[in-house]
Formats: sequence, C-alpha cells, structure tokens
Amino acid sequence: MAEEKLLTDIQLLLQPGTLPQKVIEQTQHARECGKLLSIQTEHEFVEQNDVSFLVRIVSSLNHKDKAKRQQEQASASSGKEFNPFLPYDEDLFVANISDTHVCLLNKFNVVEHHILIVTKEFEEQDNILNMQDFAALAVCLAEIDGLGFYNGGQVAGASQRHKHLQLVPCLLSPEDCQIPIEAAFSSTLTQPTIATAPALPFAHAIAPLDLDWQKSPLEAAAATLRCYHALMQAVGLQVDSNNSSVKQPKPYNLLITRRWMLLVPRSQEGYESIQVNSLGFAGALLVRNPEQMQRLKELGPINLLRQVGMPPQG
Ligand code: B4P
Repeated sequence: MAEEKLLTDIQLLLQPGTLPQKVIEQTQHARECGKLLSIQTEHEFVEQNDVSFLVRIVSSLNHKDKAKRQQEQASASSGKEFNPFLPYDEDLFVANISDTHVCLLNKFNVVEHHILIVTKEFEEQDNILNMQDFAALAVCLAEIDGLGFYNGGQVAGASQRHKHLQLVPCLLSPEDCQIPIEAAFSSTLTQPTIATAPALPFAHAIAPLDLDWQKSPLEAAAATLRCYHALMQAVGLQVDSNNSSVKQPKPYNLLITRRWMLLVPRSQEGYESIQVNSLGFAGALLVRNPEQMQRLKELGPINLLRQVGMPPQG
C-alpha cells in the first residue's frame, strides 16, 4: 500500500506570481510554431431551471481528428499506446509546478489559456486523487482564478489514461467569470456544510471553500483533499483516504473553484451522441454539429446532465 506523501514532503517548484505570464508566453510560442491547434467554436445560451448554459458548437474539429488518426497509426505500428503526456511536447510545456506535476498547454483548446496539470510519472486517470494532485491544483488555482476540474475515468469524459487535472481561466469572457451552474446552488454556499441543490436532479454534492489560496497553497491542498473525500462519501463513493493508489469506485466529475467544490458521479459518457465531461456540469457544453445543438435544445441541458449522471441520493 502506497503511503500518502506528507505535506511537508511536497516540493513546490513554481515561483509564485509567474504562472499567468508563463501561460501567455507559451501560448504565443506554441501558436507561432504550429503546436497549439485551437478548436474554433461559436456559442449560444440555452436555459433550463434558471441556469443559462453556454453551449459551444464546433466550427471545425479537423486538427484534432487528424491528430487522433495519426496517434492511432503510431500506436498500431509501435504496438504501444500513444501517451501525449509522457513524453510531452516541449513546445506545450508551461512550468514545473512541483516535484510530481507539470503544467502543459491543452493542445486542442477551445477556451484560451486552458492548461493541464499532469503527473510527471505515469499514473492511471481512474486512480483517486491524492495530496500531490491537490497541491499542484492549489498552486495553479492560487495563480489563476478559474475552474479546476477532473474527468474521473472514461465514462466521465477522460480520453487520456495518464492522470491529468485541468484548469480553465474563464468559461465565458475575461469580463465575466461566472460559472453558469453556480446559479443553481449559490444560495447554499453561505452555509459551511455539504449541500445538494434541488434544481440539479442528479446525484451530486457541493461544499463551500473559504481558503487563503495565495498565502498557503499547501494548506489549501490539505483542506481540498479533505473536502474531496467528504464529497465522495456524501455521494456514496467511499474511498480509503490512506491509500493513494486505489482505483476510484465509480466514474465522477470533480469541479473546483476558489469558492466551492462540486462532485458528480457518472453513469454514462454521453446521451444521444452528445458527450459530457466536467465542463458540462459547470454549465458549459460542447456540441459537434447543428443536429446535436437542436437535440440539446429539445431535451434541455439539465435533462442531458440527468441522463449522464446518477439518480439523486435518498
Ligand atoms: P480528457 O480529460 O482526457 O478529456 P476532455 O477534456 O473531455 O477532452 P478530449 O480529449 O476528450 O477532447 P474532446 O474531443 O472531448 O482531457 C485530455 C486533454 O488533453 C484534453 O484537453 C485534450 O485536448 C488534451 N490533449 C490531447 N492530446 C494532447 C497533446 N498531445 N498535448 C497536450 N494536450 C493534449 O474535446 C475537444 C477539446 O474541447 C478539448 O480540448 C476539451 O478540453 C475541449 N472541451 C470539451 N468540452 C468542452 C466544453 N464544454 N467547453 C470548452 N471546451 C471543451
């Protein structure tokens, strides 16, 4: 059984206050050398239960589809599964965050400055999160206000097996950093307890966070790890908090901002061909074509989330 690394053993390597500029500079570099293959989208808002979902529709996924085909060919000829994070592309490298995690640019970003927080050594994406993961995430959230998230397993939207958390600075525009789903539970955030929101008809648990991220990312890491275990327990996903290498009991999405954490267990990857990852549960969906957009409007975004989530507890 792997021992949970003590907080004091974690070595943070990022010089505080430098991450935003590094992300901007590396984005420019990666774009200039053709390594950043951003996906172009248009968007609309679709409302249900007083949540205004930002729905992006892909204008072209060509780069990603082409890259995926190349990866499949490379895997077939080498007989080894392609791992984009080991080794990672140096042109997408942003910073060493800690002794265990690096920050990379998302090669196929939709949202500008979307970063990945990736383990240096291979670890499975469906292992539970540990102190080192939360320490790296806390360092990044202290530097960049936004939404951190984790697609816990393939059913929860993960397409890569190598463990990676993600962070998007804003879901809408830099002028408006509201996370759409927050409208469904903002009133619960005034209470220091785990809550559920009646407007969200699927199993979930929400906890407010009141932490000094900049002053002590490591304390924030310890508090968010505790909160993660409490939320897992609240939705019936019991994990052994002393064993950092255990598999997660079930797929789930984890969303974390400086002010709250939301955990949602998953039943399926998508519904009627519309795929959902953690960003969907933030109230930001991605559809691939006008037919999916039309179907989403008929169905209602919350009903889509209900289909890919689990029935509410109790
Ligand atoms: P995963 O956890 O495995 O899966 P994901 O975020 O759902 O993205 P996926 O890869 O399944 O792409 P999808 O078609 O759904 O994350 C892996 C991450 O690694 C992704 O961000 C991926 O782009 C990135 N990656 C893959 N190869 C890489 C490489 N060689 N170097 C660096 N990074 C690499 O979605 C396509 C894109 O849209 C993704 O960027 C995704 O993040 C984004 N997206 C999906 N839903 C969105 C939404 N609702 N709003 C905004 N963006 C969205």
